[in-house]
Amino acid sequence: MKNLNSLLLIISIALVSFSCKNEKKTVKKENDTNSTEEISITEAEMEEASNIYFDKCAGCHGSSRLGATGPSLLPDGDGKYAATKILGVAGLRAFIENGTPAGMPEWKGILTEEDIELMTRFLQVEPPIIPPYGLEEIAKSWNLIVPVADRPSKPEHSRNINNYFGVIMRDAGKVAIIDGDTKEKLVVLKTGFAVHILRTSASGRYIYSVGRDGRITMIDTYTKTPTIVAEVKGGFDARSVEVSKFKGYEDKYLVFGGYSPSHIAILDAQTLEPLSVTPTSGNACDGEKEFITEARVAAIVASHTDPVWICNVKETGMVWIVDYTDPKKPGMTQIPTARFLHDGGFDSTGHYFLVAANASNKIVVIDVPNKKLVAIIETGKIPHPGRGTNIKNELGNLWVTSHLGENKISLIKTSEGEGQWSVVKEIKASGDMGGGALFVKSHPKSNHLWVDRTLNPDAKLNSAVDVFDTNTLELKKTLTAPEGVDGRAVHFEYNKAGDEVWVSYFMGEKSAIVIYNDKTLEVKEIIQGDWVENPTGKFNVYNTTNDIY
Ligand code: DHE
Repeated sequence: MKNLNSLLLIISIALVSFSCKNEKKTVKKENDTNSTEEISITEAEMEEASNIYFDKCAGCHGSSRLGATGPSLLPDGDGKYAATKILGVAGLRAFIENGTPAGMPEWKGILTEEDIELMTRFLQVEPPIIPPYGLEEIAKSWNLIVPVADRPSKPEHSRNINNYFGVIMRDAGKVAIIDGDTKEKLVVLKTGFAVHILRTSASGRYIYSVGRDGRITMIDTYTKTPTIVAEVKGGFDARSVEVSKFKGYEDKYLVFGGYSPSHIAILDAQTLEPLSVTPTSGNACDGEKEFITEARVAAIVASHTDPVWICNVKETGMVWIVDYTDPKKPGMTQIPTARFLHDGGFDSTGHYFLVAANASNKIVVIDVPNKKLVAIIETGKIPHPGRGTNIKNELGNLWVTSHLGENKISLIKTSEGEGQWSVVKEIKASGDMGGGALFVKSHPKSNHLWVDRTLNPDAKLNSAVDVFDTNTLELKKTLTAPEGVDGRAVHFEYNKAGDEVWVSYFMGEKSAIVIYNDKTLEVKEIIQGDWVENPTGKFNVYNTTNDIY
């Protein structure tokens, strides 16, 4: 509960730039003919509810409550989903408290009683209006803290930057930089609210974070202690950031993917000065001629073989190949695929990109150099691969995805020959009790495949990780939280050598980063301390730069 309280505190101070009208809003309860009661909400409550909504609900229901993977939540409905006014306080409370079989979690016990009551009113009034936020607004938020000329030209230390780890302390809005060789914490930097992912520049020198508040923070690893050298706010709500990695463009440009507003922004990767903004609203992929305004940008990867980024537009199901050779007028090729695009990564050759279309239970395969769709593969209920992972055995080269909606790990053959671009094997994680898996990981030098069950409701499963033998595909061991550690196990990262695996424990009372020896599967080290607050994603500089997963 301590962590939840601190999370809510952070939420309440988080900057949500949605505009709220000054007056008290009211709406009549239309479903209850016996009642003349009106729903009312004050400006302060509206702001508080927006913060809760933004953190807990917008990911599925959309920033403007227009619906996404979850239904719309509009007072008068949208013709497809019921009006929230009709559901009323009791109906909305039932959904919030109990969740739904379609995948909405139970919020009772996570949200306080007061929060639930507030949300039942908030959802019955018109959503707050999202103000315009384009190039001009991004430029206004830009803060170049250390100009390029004032930065060191070579490292001021003799540490091995390639084995640095950036670790997200989600609820604290901080990023810790840890020396992977010595396991020393070098610094904990205040970045953005609920930082979501980190990516590294092509040279490995800079680490960039992006938060749910849309803030990008740039960290220089050449200084004695890693330092923040620039910051900018690319939008109100975001999940992705990436840099240019093609030869000749190393460390030159950065791309930001906005959830709200839905846009792709290109910035100078040395300074974070914004260069261009392209809205991603557009027609959906399936030929229904449906125009989607809130078309959020999900996963982005940078090609190593071409000067392009692959940007995945969630609600439209369009994969955009963005050519950054002219960053002020980027070239855009849009490939219709399937909905809703979420997370993904490269196959072992870096030629193909595989991404989950989670609402369609499919994995989409893109041939990056040829900018074309290769396959759309049915896998299982709500695939969630993270960046996925690549393993190799007698079946060929395989790219692996886990699933949120069922206990299934699907292995897709990526090498040429019979079965290419199909699921050639399915395996199950331990304890046949639903899905909840978020991430999988292996390494070219390892014979192990690691799988978490973070969102499984069973505490025994969500606090453990399964390790499979990549050759036999048999479950080798289920690792439970070591003594003195609790919470949910989430996300994996290997060290540069490929012989250690780092696992986060969050949402419990005893957060930790647990480091396992990948050969023996024994605990090698546990990183804990006041500064380890709900760690989530971990990013090794070498592996992130070179897309080793
Ligand atoms: Fe994530 C990756 C979106 C919830 C931890 N998450 C991603 C990506 C997207 C995304 C689009 C891919 C980025 C890329 O590769 O460019 N995540 C979302 C959501 O919309 C969602 C479902 C709800 C929300 O409101 O944010 C969501 N994510 C979570 C969590 O609850 C997690 C477990 C903890 C947290 O941060 O709150 C979480 N997501 C992560 C991590 C990655 C990620 C650690 C990076 C994986 C990697 O290895 O690259």
